[in-house]
Amino acid sequence: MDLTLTEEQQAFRDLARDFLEREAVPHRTQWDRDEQVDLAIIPKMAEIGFFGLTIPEEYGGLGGDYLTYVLGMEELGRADSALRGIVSVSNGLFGKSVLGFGTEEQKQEWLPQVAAGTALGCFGLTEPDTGSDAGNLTSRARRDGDDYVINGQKLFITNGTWAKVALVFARTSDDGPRGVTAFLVPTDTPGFEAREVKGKLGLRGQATAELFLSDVRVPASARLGEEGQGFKIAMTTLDKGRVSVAAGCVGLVQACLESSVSYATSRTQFGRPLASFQLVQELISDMSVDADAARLLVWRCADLIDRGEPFGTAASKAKLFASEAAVRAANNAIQVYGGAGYVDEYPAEKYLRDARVMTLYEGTSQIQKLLIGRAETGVNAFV
Ligand code: COS
Repeated sequence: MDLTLTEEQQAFRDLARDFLEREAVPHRTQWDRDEQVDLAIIPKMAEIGFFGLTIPEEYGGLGGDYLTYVLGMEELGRADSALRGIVSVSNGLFGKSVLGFGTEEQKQEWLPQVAAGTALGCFGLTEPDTGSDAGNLTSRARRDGDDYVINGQKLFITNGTWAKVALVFARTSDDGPRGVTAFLVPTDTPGFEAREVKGKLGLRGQATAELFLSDVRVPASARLGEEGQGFKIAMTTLDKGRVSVAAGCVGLVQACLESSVSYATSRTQFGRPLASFQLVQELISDMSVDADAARLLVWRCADLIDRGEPFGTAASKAKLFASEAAVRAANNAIQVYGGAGYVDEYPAEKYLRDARVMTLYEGTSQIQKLLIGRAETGVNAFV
């Protein structure tokens, strides 16, 4: 499926695909087994522009439009969802928060490093006891003269052990979501510790961490936005993050489709190619429809963002549909491969393991349904 892309958008997509086919696809199984991508790929990805896709040129980025960004995320999702996560969090959740809410000094300090891939950022919102209910997070930041002192714990933080800087959301007052404030915390600040979460089902190549903040002292100039603005910063950024996850899921569905077609047309059973069996065609046909539908939902979000229109509900729809479609497609890909799909000689089992988290993070499918339901009915069912 192709809507009209500009020459620049097509050129970036082709460049991204070519790079990832060479530098990522041949290694992804080993990275998955090792539970770590080869970090030497980070500067190479930065050279292509992945880490600066939506960062303006004046801060070292490509300054591209949002459609170009989602094309990049789709290609990353098609090649390796672990890589997509690393980029989405550093350029996306971290970079977009700084770009949208930072002072000029904060932008100058962090965005060029993020765009160059010399610094990874992470996004410290989720806590052990507050996942979906982010507005009730319990980490605390206490004002002390010209500083803030932060205490708390964060969980499931992508890039946590690799990041040079963490965007940490902490409570400065007891006023629910309105009492949350955001801080840019260099990860070498005394009292900051990141520990790797091991044993994940999927996304094994990317670092996922638990963060511990014990009397972490930062100057007031490290505060992002105003006191009490943190929850809005998180939600505004997550709206875009959900588009990014959805775009990665489009890539995953596309990868399931392409690999299933390749296997079904080359493997024979009962003297015929697998692809000649009607029920195999049904599995492939479902993937094809899901890929097109998910991509259109994602491109609609990118178009709304590029035109400066509201896109939150469209983002929830894209994230809900694309993440569920990714799980469906990966499950069906294993069915096409049969027993071969259950071992990592083929990519289908990794697709399923990587897809599974997409319906959980950056807002579960249930949260997306409640956001869509609230937008449709005007009734808040969160309370
Ligand atoms: N953009 C901008 N502002 C937003 C917003 C958005 N998308 N969503 C909410 N806000 C604002 C509201 O306007 C409100 O502002 P006021 O105080 O000025 O009225 C404030 O934030 C509180 O909003 P709300 O009452 O909707 O907050 P809730 O606590 O009810 O939020 C949900 C509920 C479930 C929507 C929210 O907690 C959420 O999205 N949870 C999922 C978190 C998540 O995705 N976690 C994954 C982390 S990254 S892996």
